[in-house]
Amino acid sequence: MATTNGAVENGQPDRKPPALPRPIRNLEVKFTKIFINNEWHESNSGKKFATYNPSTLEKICEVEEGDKPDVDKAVEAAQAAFQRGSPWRRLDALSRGRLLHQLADLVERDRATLAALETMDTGKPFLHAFFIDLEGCIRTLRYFAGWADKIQGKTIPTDDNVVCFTRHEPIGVCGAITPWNFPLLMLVWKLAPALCCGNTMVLKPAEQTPLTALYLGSLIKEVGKLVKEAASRSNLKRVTLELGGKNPCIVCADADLDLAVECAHQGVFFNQGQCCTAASRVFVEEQVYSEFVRRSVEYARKRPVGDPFDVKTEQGPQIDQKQFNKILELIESGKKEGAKLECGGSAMEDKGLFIKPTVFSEVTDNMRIAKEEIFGPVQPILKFKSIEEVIKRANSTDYGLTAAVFTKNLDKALKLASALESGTVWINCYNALYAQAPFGGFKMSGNGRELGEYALAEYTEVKTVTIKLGDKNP
Ligand code: NW8
Repeated sequence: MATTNGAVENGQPDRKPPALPRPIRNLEVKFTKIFINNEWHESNSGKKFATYNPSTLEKICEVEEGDKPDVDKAVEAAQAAFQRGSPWRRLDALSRGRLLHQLADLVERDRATLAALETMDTGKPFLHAFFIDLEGCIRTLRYFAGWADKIQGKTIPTDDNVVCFTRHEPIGVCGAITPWNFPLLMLVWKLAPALCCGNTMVLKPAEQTPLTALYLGSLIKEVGKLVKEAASRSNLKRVTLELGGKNPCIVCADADLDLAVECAHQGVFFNQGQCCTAASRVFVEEQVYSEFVRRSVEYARKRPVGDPFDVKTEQGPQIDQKQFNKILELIESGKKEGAKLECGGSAMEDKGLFIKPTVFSEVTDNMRIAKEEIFGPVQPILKFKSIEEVIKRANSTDYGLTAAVFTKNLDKALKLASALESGTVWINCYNALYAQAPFGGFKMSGNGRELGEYALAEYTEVKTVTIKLGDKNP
């Protein structure tokens, strides 16, 4: 079946996602040093830090710990690479795109290794690392590879006898700080558009999960060989931020209830609940409330929690002790503040950082579990009576990242899509992310957009060139 963008459903005919390989459980970690200028460096201080496997609590390896002098060295290298006349700046746009495609080829080649590293470092199920994180990385790299030679300004008619046009130029050295929940995917969301526009980049991965970023360094090194053959301003630095959410998921009485239950479940429990997009306030219309709760509890009870390398596992451990404690503390607050604990509500018996999928019903707006970002496997379900009421309640938060609506009524769907204060509204679906579609937050959920054409604006400066024409006719 053809889709509107001309693609064949489920990918191009010649690039279906590969079959899931057998996961590599005892992967040897090869890259643990700081990657600057295509070379591996030890830290200036000689310091290292350990990274742990959250499902076994064992130390995986030690990683060189960067500090101010190391960052300075990286920034200097990135500035030098950005100098006018450098190989990177001389590179034509088509070649920049080709390099991003080559990086995508290498990520594809080493997909199973990268997915296994991500699973070791984060505890996320290998199945998800392989089919979601890595698939998203490859798609994002290829999407921005295609943009490299299509970034163009405008010609602007003015009131005067001038030629006026704009150029979209790279900004320069871009700094990126990436989170621990999707270490490689969030890195690629920044790296791909930055490089596509001709910038250079200094990147700091989260200390909990540095391994896939370092491995990507080794792949960039392979691509970097090709670059060589063919790269301080004021303090008004531009910042784009993608922050948290307390995302409403609104289930109307006329919704396809099976679909809504499944999407709300995956929406909140995916990635151990550690998603900025987590559906952490489920509003259900009163006529279907008790049935929705009943089915959601059934789902949560059946959710397979355990060894992330087991292909049947859907939920692994939380990232670290600090997050684990915070989630359990919020669960206790839910019990104390009078929400009804339907299932879960505690850690798995003597199993490290694993938490039982937890569902609370009879949640009200003033409870902490309805206000604070939990970032764990906890589903708070609230009841609503009317659309106007649910719009008001859904919007009464400082966050505004995503919202979801389940209804079969088109008028209601479009009314909610415009009324909800969030950067994304999903109708009858959840976590529907595409490299082509912009993603980012309203209000305290952030600034700027990632992915899609809009992301290019974050990584370019617009220069207006105005040329006064001679008064006399030739
Ligand atoms: C970039 C990302 C994706 C993609 C597909 C499916 C399920 C969940 C996610 C997801 C390009 C193309 C596809 C997901 C990823 C990150 C967050 C939340 C959900 N991404 N996906 Cl923060």
